[in-house]
Amino acid sequence: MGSCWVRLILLLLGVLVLPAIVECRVRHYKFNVVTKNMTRLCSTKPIVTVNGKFPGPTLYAREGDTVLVKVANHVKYNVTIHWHGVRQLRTGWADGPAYITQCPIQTGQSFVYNFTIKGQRGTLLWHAHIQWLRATLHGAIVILPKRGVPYPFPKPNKEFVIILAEWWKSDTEAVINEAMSSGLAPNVSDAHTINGHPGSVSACPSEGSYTLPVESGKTYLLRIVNAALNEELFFKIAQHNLTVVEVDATYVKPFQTDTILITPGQTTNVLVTTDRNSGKYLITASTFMETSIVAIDNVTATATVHYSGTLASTPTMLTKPPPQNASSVANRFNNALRSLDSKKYPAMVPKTVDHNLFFTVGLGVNPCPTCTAAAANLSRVVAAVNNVTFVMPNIALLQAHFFNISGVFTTDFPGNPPTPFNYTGTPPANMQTTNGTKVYRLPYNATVQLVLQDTGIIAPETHPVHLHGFNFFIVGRGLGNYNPKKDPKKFNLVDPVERNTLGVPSGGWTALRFRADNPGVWFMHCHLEVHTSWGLKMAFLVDNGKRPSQTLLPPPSDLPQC
Ligand SMILES: *[C@@H]1O[C@H](CO)[C@@H](O)[C@H](O)[C@H]1NC(C)=O
Ligand SMILES: *[C@@H]1O[C@H](CO)[C@@H](O)[C@H](O)[C@H]1NC(C)=O
Ligand SMILES: *[C@@H]1O[C@H](CO)[C@@H](O)[C@H](O)[C@H]1NC(C)=O
Ligand SMILES: *[C@@H]1O[C@H](CO)[C@@H](O)[C@H](O)[C@H]1NC(C)=O
Ligand SMILES: *[C@@H]1O[C@H](CO)[C@@H](O)[C@H](O)[C@H]1NC(C)=O
Ligand SMILES: *[C@@H]1O[C@H](CO)[C@@H](O)[C@H](O)[C@H]1NC(C)=O
Ligand SMILES: *[C@@H]1O[C@H](CO)[C@@H](O)[C@H](O)[C@H]1NC(C)=O
Ligand SMILES: *[C@@H]1O[C@H](CO)[C@@H](O)[C@H](O)[C@H]1NC(C)=O
Ligand SMILES: *[C@@H]1O[C@H](CO)[C@@H](O)[C@H](O)[C@H]1NC(C)=O
Ligand SMILES: *[C@@H]1O[C@H](CO)[C@@H](O)[C@H](O)[C@H]1NC(C)=O
Ligand SMILES: *[C@@H]1O[C@H](CO)[C@@H](O)[C@H](O)[C@H]1NC(C)=O
Ligand SMILES: *[C@@H]1O[C@H](CO)[C@@H](O)[C@H](O)[C@H]1NC(C)=O
Ligand SMILES: [Cu+2]
Repeated sequence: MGSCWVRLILLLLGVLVLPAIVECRVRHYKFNVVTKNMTRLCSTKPIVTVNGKFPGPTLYAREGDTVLVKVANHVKYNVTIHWHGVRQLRTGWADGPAYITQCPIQTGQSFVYNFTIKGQRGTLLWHAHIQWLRATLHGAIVILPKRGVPYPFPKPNKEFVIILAEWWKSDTEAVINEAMSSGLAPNVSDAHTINGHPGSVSACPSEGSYTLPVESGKTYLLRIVNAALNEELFFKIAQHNLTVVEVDATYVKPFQTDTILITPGQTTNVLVTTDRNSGKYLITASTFMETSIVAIDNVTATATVHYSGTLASTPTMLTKPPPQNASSVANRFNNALRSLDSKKYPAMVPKTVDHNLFFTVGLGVNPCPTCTAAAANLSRVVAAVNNVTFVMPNIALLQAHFFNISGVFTTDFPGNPPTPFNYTGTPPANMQTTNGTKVYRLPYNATVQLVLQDTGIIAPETHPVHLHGFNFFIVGRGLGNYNPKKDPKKFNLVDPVERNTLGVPSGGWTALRFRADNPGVWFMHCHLEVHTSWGLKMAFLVDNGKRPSQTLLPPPSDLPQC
């Protein structure tokens, strides 16, 4: 933040500085990736952190700022960092998914992520994008509106960042490596956390919890982030309603609710009015999972809203989290989301469609001669999009694309399922998938409608699918099989919510639209890390446009090499 401070000090000293350079336009951050011992759940273990913090530091910027983050790797693992939801217009090199836009930053190396935040304001998150390191390598990104531009809702008295995550007693790299070699589902985490703390849980009743200090009669903005690897979460505060004002750094029409649903990769800003005189009120972050056959961390994390002046001995007012399978609560929340769609923040929904795509998302089972565990039975669980289980390349797709290196990927990703079947009925007896490093190619500025359909293979499940490089509009969603004749008639093309991560409902579908106005290679994957590891991922390759301003920039000179 050096240059900003220099300017601020010059300003304070009364030195005449041109107004244009008074605004802090370049934000410098240093992310040292280091191992740090942490005590949680009554035991101590080393975890991989940024600057020794869990959760990691919050990155602050204003809309329009350029952000320079020097990431230095001092741990034994390869590392990359993704700026989840930052559009990275023409700067795909700074996006971060390993082997998609860059090779990893290896031990002892560093890389400067250089990107400018254009046309976005709100809360996003950063996280590692390689293996399962994001379990502990994550933090919030707070993008303030341009100086002098107000929020389109009452100005809060104070803001808090609330990061939901998991705590693992095991080393998460060992967990995913073990699962990939056994072919079985990976272990689950041991507790959830709210700003790094699980609160008292049966595994460790003395475990501490996060406290949110408030005063009576004020309005607070909570910037809530779900950084968990594998669980969608419900979030509640006892006796306090939440007014949702923004999701994934886009403003929404405000609405009140007592519970929000937030999937891994999503962010939600809510206003809370402290309309009690005093007291302590429980906050809960609890698991949402409709299917009972999938093993999951079902331990609820707790924290406390603490009014000033409340005695330490005052009992905490409790709240009951929704049942784990409360799909009605989840659907009510998702269906209430609408773009703000004001004059200043219009919903730019593509009204015509150039590429009409239909992708199935779900699991599969493939032969695995080395998977000898009794339960694995010489097979492995995989996941796929349109029956393609994505195979990670050995060099980044974006490099292969920019430098015309052949043999790394093919452009034959299918736009429709190769064999249509009753996706939400009895699954096909043959649950095998095909595999490959396939991308779907789009011309610059093409409009895309993409229907994501969950399959019931092994089990129907919700999939929080994340698209890099774009926001999309969620124009429709429903249960059962998507009906291409009837369902489009019900699409909302006026004020659908705009996001970067959506939950495909269990045994249902979601339709989204976006404009391919960002050249590069853009990953799309389930944000449940277990499904990503199993292959529920693909990429879009968006060609350059005609003008220089529609062209991918050349790679930075310090881009890591494989
Ligand atoms: C972290 O804990 C381990 C034991 O789990 C110990 O060997 C190591 O010295 C500790 N490291 C630091 C930096 O405290
Ligand atoms: C960041 O990228 C811009 C181009 O987008 C370039 O002009 C600038 O020099 C870069 N800054 C650094 C420190 O690399
Ligand atoms: C996963 O859980 C099993 C059963 O509790 C345990 O034996 C195994 O060591 C765990 N794996 C890792 C990597 O912690
Ligand atoms: C919360 O909002 C709902 C719906 O607007 C309302 O029915 C309820 O009374 C509110 N509860 C509190 C504690 O304000
Ligand atoms: C949570 O999961 C464990 C292990 O699957 C199970 O034994 C327990 O009953 C579950 N608890 C709740 C509250 O569902
Ligand atoms: C949720 O699970 C409970 C038992 O665990 C069951 O009685 C109930 O019917 C389920 N609800 C839904 C909506 O599936
Ligand atoms: C293992 O797979 C074989 C062949 O696919 C099948 O005949 C057998 O029933 C399976 N065994 C178990 C325990 O699933
Ligand atoms: C698909 O399966 C569901 C559930 O078994 C069934 O209700 C539905 O009729 C089937 N649809 C078609 C087109 O066969
Ligand atoms: C998926 O691909 C595999 C391998 O080619 C094939 O056996 C299977 O029938 C396909 N399944 C579907 C649903 O297309
Ligand atoms: C891809 O599929 C082929 C043919 O089934 C198989 O031999 C190969 O091992 C698979 N590769 C990966 C990385 O799963
Ligand atoms: C993109 O396409 C739209 C029509 O869908 C057109 O109005 C617009 O001018 C195009 N933009 C660019 C930059 O080509
Ligand atoms: C780190 O990445 C490099 C480049 O892709 C690769 O050669 C190396 O095996 C990786 N190291 C580890 C520990 O995964
Ligand atoms: Cu998934």
